[in-house]
Amino acid sequence: MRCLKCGEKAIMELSRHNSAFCQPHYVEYFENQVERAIRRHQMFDRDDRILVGVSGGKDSLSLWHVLVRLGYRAAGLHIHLGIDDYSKTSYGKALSFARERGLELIAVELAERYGMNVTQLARTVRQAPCSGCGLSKRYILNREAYERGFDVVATGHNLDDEAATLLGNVLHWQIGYLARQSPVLSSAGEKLVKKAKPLYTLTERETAAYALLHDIDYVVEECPNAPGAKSLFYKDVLARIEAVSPGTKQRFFCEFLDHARPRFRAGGDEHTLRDCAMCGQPTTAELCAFCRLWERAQRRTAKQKTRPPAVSV
Ligand code: Q46
Ligand code: ZN
Ligand code: ZN
Repeated sequence: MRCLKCGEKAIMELSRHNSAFCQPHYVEYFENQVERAIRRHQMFDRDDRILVGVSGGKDSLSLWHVLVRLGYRAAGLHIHLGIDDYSKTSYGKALSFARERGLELIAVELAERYGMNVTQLARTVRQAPCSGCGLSKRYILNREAYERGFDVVATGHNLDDEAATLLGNVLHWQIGYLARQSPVLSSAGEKLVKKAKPLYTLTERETAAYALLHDIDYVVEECPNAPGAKSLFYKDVLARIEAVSPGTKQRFFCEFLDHARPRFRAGGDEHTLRDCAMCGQPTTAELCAFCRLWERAQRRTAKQKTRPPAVSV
């Protein structure tokens, strides 16, 4: 297997592009893909202040790394979720990545800021951990970016993530989500910061290779709540299709963006945003989904505390 560009020994084969690259040309390919995505969707430019959501995994750390290498002004935000050892390791990886490179890392600890971690929140509101976790992460990222004056929030979602989300949205005909699924979402009002996904054309395997080539030390273990998640099942289905027909995953997502999404957008219902009565963040209801969830959690905790202790006979 030879590099498509220089004919040297290739280290990475990309069957969906019918190509292979040596180490320097693979890095060049990866960084070109990111730069092209940023320009194509006008995600941000070099004057913008970018806040990268950093979990400590390969995608978010590779994203932060590549943005800095390409000359963008990117700081990181890590949300400490309090999920056993997984969260401790993740925070450790994000922190050492930032320290080694002299980058700014903002850390928010869920339990310290809001009174409980993801595990306690899930138990209290009797919901799967991922729903409260995902909602809290999105809310905190946006709020921190807005309050600290960042222009854009960037996340490490890759092609596998986006294709799996698309498959789920199509299977359940989630029209609203289909209308909003995009590598970039421009700011809808002053308090809703622009969102960008510069890795959307690169697969998980490609970001892992990039991380490895740059000695990025990332958390390898998955979150203990991940197994059984629908998104993993969809990824597995898509991987099987891709193995038989390389390129399908990319066409599925990119052609959705070019041909199908504009139709959903045209028919999508536009909601008017107003300020949440509790936190002031943008929402379509009186209280935003985050405040509703956390208020429910706090009410339940208060009820448990006032309940008389059980008497054993
Ligand atoms: S961290 Fe949170 Fe994920 Fe863990 S609890 Fe679910 S959503 S799986 S990306
Ligand atoms: Zn080469
Ligand atoms: Zn709110």
